Amino acid sequence: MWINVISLFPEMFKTILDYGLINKSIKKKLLNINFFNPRDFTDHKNRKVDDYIYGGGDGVILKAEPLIKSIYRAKLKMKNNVKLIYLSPQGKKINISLIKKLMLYKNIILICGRYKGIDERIINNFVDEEISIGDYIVSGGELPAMVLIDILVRQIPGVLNKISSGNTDSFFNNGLLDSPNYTRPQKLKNLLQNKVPSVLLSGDHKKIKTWKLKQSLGITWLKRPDLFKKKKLTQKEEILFNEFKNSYLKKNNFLE
Ligand code: 4GN
Repeated sequence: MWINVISLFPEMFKTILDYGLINKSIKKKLLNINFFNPRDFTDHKNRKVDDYIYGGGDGVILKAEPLIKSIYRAKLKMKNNVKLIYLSPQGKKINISLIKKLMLYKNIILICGRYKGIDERIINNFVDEEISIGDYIVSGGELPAMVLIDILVRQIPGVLNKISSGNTDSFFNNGLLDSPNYTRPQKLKNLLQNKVPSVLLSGDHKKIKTWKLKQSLGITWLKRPDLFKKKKLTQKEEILFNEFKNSYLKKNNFLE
């Protein structure tokens, strides 16, 4: 996957390039990230990239010309199959199906806005899709772009060691949250909840799988009722969920 980022602050991306999965993917040549700074594409003496908004109002936006030049340069080495994305609170909110659609593109260009945004003509003439990481505003498109890059990289085949671990994350595959995980030691001193559930130590893989599914169902019901409502349960899942629910209600002294 080839990602070209248009940003006034490419240095911000150091944090994700130098660590973890993204760093590994670049070394493995599964990912290539390049930066294009609109400030390098200005005619102005003082390299001005922002300007006041027509019609008045506070603040400035990014001027069109440096962005257009950045886009042309960013597209130069990318052949077909390019998707140009503008990170914006007005965009489509990221979810699994949006990510799967984006994964069909080998070449992605991300535009990071600053100040009060960018000249609307950039959106009308160049942007294929406006994408949002959620209903809130941060001070630039860089952090949202990094979030999107991280999400996409995890989907590239060969990036996660175990192919399955990208799929057993919360949300993927079955629309349920992950079941609780424990590691050594088996008992923690001075804690009220100090034990690992015994089934996980039993070595009985079938039993463990069933326990995990039941926990996933129950935890999704408790923590994310909105997701749980959307999920169609199989007969087996229905039974497991009812077991979870009944023992949960009993434990918490609820009467049905
Ligand atoms: C995207 C950009 C939030 C998102 C952003 C988001 C920069 N904040 N929810 N900040 O994905 C107005 C124009 C804010 C630039 C933009």
